[in-house]
Amino acid sequence: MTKEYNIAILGATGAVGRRMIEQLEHSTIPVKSVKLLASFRSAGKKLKLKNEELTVEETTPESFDGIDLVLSSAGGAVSKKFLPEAVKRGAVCVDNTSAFRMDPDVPLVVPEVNPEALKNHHGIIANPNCSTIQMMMALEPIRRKFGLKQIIVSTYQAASGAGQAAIDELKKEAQDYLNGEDIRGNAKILPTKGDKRHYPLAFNLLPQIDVLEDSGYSHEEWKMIHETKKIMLGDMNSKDIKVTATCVRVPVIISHGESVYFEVEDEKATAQDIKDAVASFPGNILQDDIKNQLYPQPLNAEGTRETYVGRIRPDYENPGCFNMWVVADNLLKGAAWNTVENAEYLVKMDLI
Ligand code: NAP
Ligand code: 3JM
Repeated sequence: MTKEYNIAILGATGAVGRRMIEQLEHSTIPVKSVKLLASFRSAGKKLKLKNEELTVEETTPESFDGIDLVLSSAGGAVSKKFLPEAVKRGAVCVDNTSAFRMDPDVPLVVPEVNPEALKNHHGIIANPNCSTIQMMMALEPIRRKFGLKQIIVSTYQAASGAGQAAIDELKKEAQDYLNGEDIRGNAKILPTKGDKRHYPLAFNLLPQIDVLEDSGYSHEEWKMIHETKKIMLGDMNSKDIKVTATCVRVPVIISHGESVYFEVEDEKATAQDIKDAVASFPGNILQDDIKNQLYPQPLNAEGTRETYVGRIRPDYENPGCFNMWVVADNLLKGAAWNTVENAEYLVKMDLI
């Protein structure tokens, strides 16, 4: 008989959690039961899974009694508090926060890229940051065929990466701005909730995602650098690929864009070779036809699981170097889908 799983979704009412419910509905995971967990604020709220109405429960350690699989997306502090409790009770957790990503005992996995790492789990598997995931999807086929020496990335990140409150704030600012109001001074969430100052995103650009650190980099930039090294090289501090990043929040609701400049080891690689490698990788869609003005755009990626790559072109000044443009739905491939996909792989690989 096929095994069926008792599943808990932690953070079920959030921008990511709601999509985890939908992705689970359309997944291959055999489901026995689903429990929706959030804070006391949402306890009693009803959410739909397929045609069933489920009641959201407040999370306690006992919520995880009898649970086989946890899909978690309620912020780092909540993961740190509850996931060890879930593991103690025998559950396997796929965590979408940054809480455990750099723990050497926790695999950091994009299933198309490094599924073998799942075998080393001790109860927790981490989903990478949204910006890292889509960059890995575009670069891994290139790394496998031509080797990678260096990555320089600039991101154009949607408001939804900062949660439902940031989406609501951007929409309100846009309306107020169009009504002729001065929106400077009204922001309360972005660039990042816990910081001292807040700035409007509507009709603006914010070169700060997560906190700014003494190194001069934002924590989001730090995540992209070290997560890339852990996923591709198995060591968050490896020097074998040089990585640097600039992360910018843009007034888009859903889907991140990335301008990725990279240098390959094999200088004979052509732009066509790079396009062929990207296009043949499962989960990627090449949208690169400059004659027909075809290139990836956030509005078109929204609601889909794939990573879109285009504008692939050589740096004619530097042999072996290329530019490309990468777009994916940050709440799906960047979060909810990658989490559910990791869980599908765990089931397929008999690791739960
Ligand atoms: P969101 O819309 O603000 O939702 C937050 C969720 O967490 C809500 O369900 C909320 O429940 C729940 N929550 C908050 N405090 C809790 C507590 N003490 N106990 C239990 N549940 C609690 O945020 P989001 O955009 O969905 O993102 C959630 C988290 O996912 C982020 O904080 C981040 O760590 C992670 N994330 C990762 C990526 C990625 O790149 N992989 C992308 C986006 C987000 P209530 O309804 O009760 O408040
Ligand atoms: C994306 O409150 C928190 O801990 C959430 C902060 C956050 C994260 C994170 O650090 O987990 C917001 C948005 C992420 C992420 O995926 O790294």
